[in-house]
Amino acid sequence: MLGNREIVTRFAEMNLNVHPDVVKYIRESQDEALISQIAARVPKSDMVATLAHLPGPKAEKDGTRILEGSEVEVLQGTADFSHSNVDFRDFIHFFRDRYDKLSANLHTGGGTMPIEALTGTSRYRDQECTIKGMVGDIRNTGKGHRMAGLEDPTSTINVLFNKSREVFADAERLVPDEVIGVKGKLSSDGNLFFANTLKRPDIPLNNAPYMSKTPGKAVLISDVHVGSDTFLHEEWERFSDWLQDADVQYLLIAGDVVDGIGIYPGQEKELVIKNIYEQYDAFGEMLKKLPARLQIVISPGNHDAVRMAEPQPALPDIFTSKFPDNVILVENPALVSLQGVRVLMYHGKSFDDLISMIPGASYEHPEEMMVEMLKRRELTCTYGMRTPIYPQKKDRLIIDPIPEILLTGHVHICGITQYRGVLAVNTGTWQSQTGFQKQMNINPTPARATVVDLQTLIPQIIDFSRTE
Ligand code: D5M
Ligand code: FE
Ligand code: ZN
Repeated sequence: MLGNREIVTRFAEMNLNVHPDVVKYIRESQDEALISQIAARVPKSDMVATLAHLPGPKAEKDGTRILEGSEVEVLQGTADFSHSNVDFRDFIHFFRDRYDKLSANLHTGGGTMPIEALTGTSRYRDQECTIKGMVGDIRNTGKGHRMAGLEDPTSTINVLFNKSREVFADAERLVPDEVIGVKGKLSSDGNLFFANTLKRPDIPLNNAPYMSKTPGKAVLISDVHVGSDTFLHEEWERFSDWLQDADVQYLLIAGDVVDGIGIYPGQEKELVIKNIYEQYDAFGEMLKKLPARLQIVISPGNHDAVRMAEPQPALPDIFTSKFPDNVILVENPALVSLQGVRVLMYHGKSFDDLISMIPGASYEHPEEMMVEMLKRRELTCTYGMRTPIYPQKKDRLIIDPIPEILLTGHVHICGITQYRGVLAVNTGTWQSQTGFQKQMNINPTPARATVVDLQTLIPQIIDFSRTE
């Protein structure tokens, strides 16, 4: 029996302190090998072993889970978390990285000025010019105009979007921490910028998606919620049977594979499997019944047993020992290439933020919120609402490069659209309506899988909710 004291001592012998969360984790798993595995992942410059040093999935280390001959490549989403101790000062770099990358994508037609250069002299007053920056606080003025703080690396300024101008419609959809460019004029006192047009990084109009040269099909799903009393066994069985001889080579699952434990108050009453390991084991058994030739890629969601803050690490080995070998575990988000067709997988927690900020956004149409993500080139744009972001020096929630397919989940409602060559797919769930969703008036569209032909990028929704 590994106790707290022994765990701490073992780390001390290797000249390391150990975070209490790690001690708890090792104690609960009673896996002695974890001690040296974790210690080996702490960089020499660090003194403390933290959860960030937990060993990741096998794919990260040796790629054993990528099937031989399979044309899958994880382009983003197998980061090694061992270097990333929590340091909130990293957010300064994070937002600077976001500004640098996204502002480079903003084609404002030249003549962009640093805010400081604009406001520092009286030269530019009443003269049309362009500035770029990250949106700070947004408010409505007494007269019903919209005002947003805009910050670039040199300075900040308040930007006014007049309600009687065309630009106002764009300004109504502003969200904090997005990067925009505005063309307009400085006020005569130099304190305010009157915007005439607003530009977002966006997807270029001439974006031409890559299509596979050889035949191939991918099935896209999310939100299986194994362990919940509303998980749809029969529908899943039908899906599983159908897969046996279906012409598909890849299965992508964008998070919430299990229902988890303690995710919301009173959840235990709605669980048929109340142990997190058993939930993953049950899911592993389901995966084993799928054809072994299928290459499966799994990223986590907010119900999964990894930290909530994004990017979420891939599911660790201790939960996935029952998963078959054809599974690749990736982070949330992750960019995965299937025969050269790039799929950006993101669970979609930030929909909960977008819905409250973007006029007209609704859970019934997740695909419209996906377009808003693409326009901003950010999966999780706003910091400090309901989607936690992990402090890091680089913004890994940026949509770059432009994927052929954006796959999300979380909303439990099927919605598909095409935006400037990007196929946006939110397929739904394998869980019927929960009590909570009933209260929220969310009507799920369960038991649907989307098949995408990688040679044409044409999607097809297959409904497993009814027997024929
Ligand atoms: O999310 C399932 C659905 O429930 C999805 O439509 C979002 C919605 N949801 C989830 N959490 C909340 C909160 N806290 N408020 C409002 N709506 C929410 P899932 O992640 O599967 O629980
Ligand atoms: Fe879910
Ligand atoms: Zn979710």
